[in-house]
Amino acid sequence: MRRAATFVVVLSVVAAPAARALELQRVVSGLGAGVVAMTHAGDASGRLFITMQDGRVLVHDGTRVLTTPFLDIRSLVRSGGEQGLLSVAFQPGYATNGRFYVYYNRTSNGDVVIARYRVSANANVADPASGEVLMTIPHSQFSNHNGGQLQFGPDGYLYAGPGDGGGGGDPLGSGQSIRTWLGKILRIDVSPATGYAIPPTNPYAGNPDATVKQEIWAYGLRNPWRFSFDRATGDLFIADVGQNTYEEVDFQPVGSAGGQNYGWNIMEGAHCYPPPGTGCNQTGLTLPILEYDHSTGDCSITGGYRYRGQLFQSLRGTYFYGDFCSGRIRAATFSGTWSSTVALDTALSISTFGEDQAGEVYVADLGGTIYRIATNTYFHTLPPCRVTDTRGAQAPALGANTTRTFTVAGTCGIPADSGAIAAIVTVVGATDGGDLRLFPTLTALPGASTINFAAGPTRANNAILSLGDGGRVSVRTDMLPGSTGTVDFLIDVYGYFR
Ligand SMILES: [Ca+2]
Repeated sequence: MRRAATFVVVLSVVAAPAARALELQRVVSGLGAGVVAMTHAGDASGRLFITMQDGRVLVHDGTRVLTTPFLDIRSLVRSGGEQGLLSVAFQPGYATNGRFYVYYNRTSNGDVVIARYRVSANANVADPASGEVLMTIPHSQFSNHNGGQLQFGPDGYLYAGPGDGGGGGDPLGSGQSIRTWLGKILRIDVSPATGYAIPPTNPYAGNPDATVKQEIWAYGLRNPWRFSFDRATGDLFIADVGQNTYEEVDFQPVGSAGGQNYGWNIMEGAHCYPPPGTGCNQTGLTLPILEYDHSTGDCSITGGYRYRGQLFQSLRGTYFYGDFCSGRIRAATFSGTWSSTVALDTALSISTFGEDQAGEVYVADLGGTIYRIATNTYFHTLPPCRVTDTRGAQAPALGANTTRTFTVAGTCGIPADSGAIAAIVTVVGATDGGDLRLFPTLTALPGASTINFAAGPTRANNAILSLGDGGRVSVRTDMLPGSTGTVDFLIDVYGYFR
């Protein structure tokens, strides 16, 4: 909060166009303790699925949290500390196959279970009797370091990230052993009707040594509580919780053959372990792309997502992650190498980040509140300027029942990362009546028109136009039924939001 206060002071002194700051928009509150994961089903329903540590999955329908849980397996889940129901992942094609996966500690002894469930005839309620245990990962010796993330990769395989089995310093020797599922990123093929298969391209697939775990995709991890795939590139970001001193983000480029050794417990972050390091053999280790230390109140990394949403142009490509203890949200960007800054210093106990189907990113406080990651936005006036005129250089006129796209950012003083423009949309020379719908490129066609027109007369509307991918606006022309008419239009801008 100290940083936010400082920022406000700077703003009041410097009246120039403000740099934008990260802002959290509250989406849901009052969920009670134990929000540990958020995701979507990939079914275009707009729902956010909220995993509660106690064993419930709740549905946020875009407006509110439904009273009846989507899934309630509290009787199966040992919850508390680092244990519980820790994440949910929906299988690609969920809208037709209805299959999803859960990761939890089981009641009897804390072992980690990965199980498959199916939705019921009610889209907002799963069938609790459909549970099929796919993997049981021994984890009874210590209650900590369960990992807990499930994600489907761009290859359609299910990835899971168990921790090293707990204790401190990896007493079980899990990280560097390929004979345990602990301390790994695992990859399995869940496409069979029952059970699962080993992907033939897993690094140890078909290994003749029966003690080698063929589910292993990458190893040398301590507690990869949260990992995620970049939906645009397929790259994998693994946030591995540190032991005493360093928190780290590990990276795996899309198309990797797997088999990376991310170093634990030879190294903690980019440093030999245990400290004080007098050197260690780093041969074959993949070091983190980002790390931070515990010297200023940080203590446990919570991995997030690379922002690929539509609402906040300036955030695109930024990887957001946080720290559970300090509440800091960090923003990392790539420019030859990865670098990171503290984007927001919050009072949250950051338990998880999540992504909806549109790519918007959410962050949760363990205590029961979910926020959307956003930017504050200001309106900036511009001298009147014409950005689009289909009578001139951007001819021809729009035809009936077609969609055209116009780039408006980068012209007339509109910055490339503007989120929206204030404009006057003018229709001229319509040969028949109809309407124009202007909408952000690569988003869904809106139901309402921006401007309706009749043949002949000039019509103008004042509008706020959101900009989509590449600072573009798309225009859909709908002339009266049966018409093959054309229409010209102009966009005159007088300000933008950024
Ligand atoms: Ca490491």
